[in-house]
Amino acid sequence: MLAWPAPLLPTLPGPGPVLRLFDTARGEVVATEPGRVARMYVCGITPYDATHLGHAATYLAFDLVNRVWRDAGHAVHYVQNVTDIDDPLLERAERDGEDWIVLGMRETALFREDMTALRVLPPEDYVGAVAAIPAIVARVETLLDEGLAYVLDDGTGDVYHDVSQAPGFGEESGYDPATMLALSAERGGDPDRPGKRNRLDPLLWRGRREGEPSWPGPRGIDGRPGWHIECATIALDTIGMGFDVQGGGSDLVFPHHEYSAVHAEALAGTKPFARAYVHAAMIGLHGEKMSKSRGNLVFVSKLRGEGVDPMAVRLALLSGHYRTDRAWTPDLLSAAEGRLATWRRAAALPAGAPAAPVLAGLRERLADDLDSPGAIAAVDAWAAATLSGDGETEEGAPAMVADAVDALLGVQLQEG
Ligand code: 5CA
Ligand code: ZN
Repeated sequence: MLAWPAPLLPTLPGPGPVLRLFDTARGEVVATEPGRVARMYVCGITPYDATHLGHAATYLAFDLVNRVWRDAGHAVHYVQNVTDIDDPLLERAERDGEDWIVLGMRETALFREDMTALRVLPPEDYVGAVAAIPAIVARVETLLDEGLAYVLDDGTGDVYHDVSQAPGFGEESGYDPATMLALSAERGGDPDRPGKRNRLDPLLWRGRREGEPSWPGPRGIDGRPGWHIECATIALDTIGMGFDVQGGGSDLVFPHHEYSAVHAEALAGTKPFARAYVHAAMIGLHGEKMSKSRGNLVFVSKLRGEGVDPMAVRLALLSGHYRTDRAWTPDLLSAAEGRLATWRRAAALPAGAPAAPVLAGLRERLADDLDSPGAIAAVDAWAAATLSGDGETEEGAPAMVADAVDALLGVQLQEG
């Protein structure tokens, strides 16, 4: 699939520090250790509705990962999927009497526009589930051949992964079986379905149902792919095993990232799928997680339509730490608008407070598990000193700070 156009990325003097991130599997902040090319897979949208601020916050967190790695001198191979076939897409299309393909294409196009407006660096590979179906089928076939998967004996043609044969099962989330069972039931799993070998076995392939789209599948069974094998396959076919960061929102810790890892590790016969599993906390509205099923959504495109500067949206979402569940409020946006105006006033001056400490502060804060509030505070202090006119001033400092803010926080201060 086509991704979206890349924003300009200023090059900053000298390399930035090593990025440390909280890894869900190890339960602590660890140094990332990418090779020359850092490899990252971030779970993409299910395009049945517009991008809300929760999605945007998650993609902004991983955009910071991308930016900090690039600043440290790495190339980044970033992969993102689009779940352009799945139950919610078909349900929404059915509800609205719309073609599911048209719905998916329209919402994906809107997502691209939102990401472009928010100056998110695009993935190198942007892969739709439908396009990946032949590759997914081949993977499911392999798991069946190796006796690690089975076709349910009830005539549906549904195929499951036998997790009792997956030694790494549970290592990504660290959850015990009772927690996994509860979350499985809550998040689309089917622990009570008769005929499964283990209650926690995940669906790899769903046999054709009347009225649903289907494709030729493993063992000649027409149907459509399960969700977790989609991301396992796309990651394996683009960046391979042992990549640096698997990313997504915290609602993906279990079951999605657990099963993607288990599928891939079973296929590859090696561990780990990802060297770090990184999760962004949830954005809420009116006391509840912002989610399409709850309908309590604020859309990026709606704000853009109202004339809100996307850079203020970006700044508002980055003003909280990515691992803190937090609420979207109108005050958050107006504070960001005020801050953006202040930063822009300071950045437009020919001279200002010295730039080097701001660059060092931004780098140091972001490398420490993406402390964006700390990074923002460093720029606030610089803007205040610059606008006050007190203290040491340096010719050209505002332009240098604007470059640093653009490259590291992705916030454009000067007209492009
Ligand atoms: N297509 C799958 C991933 S393969 C999916 O989860 N799609 S999604 O459209 O439901 O979510 C897209 C991304 O936004 C996921 O990483 C998800 O964890 C994240 N997300 C969803 N809701 C929120 C929220 N309220 N706050 C923060 N992130 C969220
Ligand atoms: Zn995914």
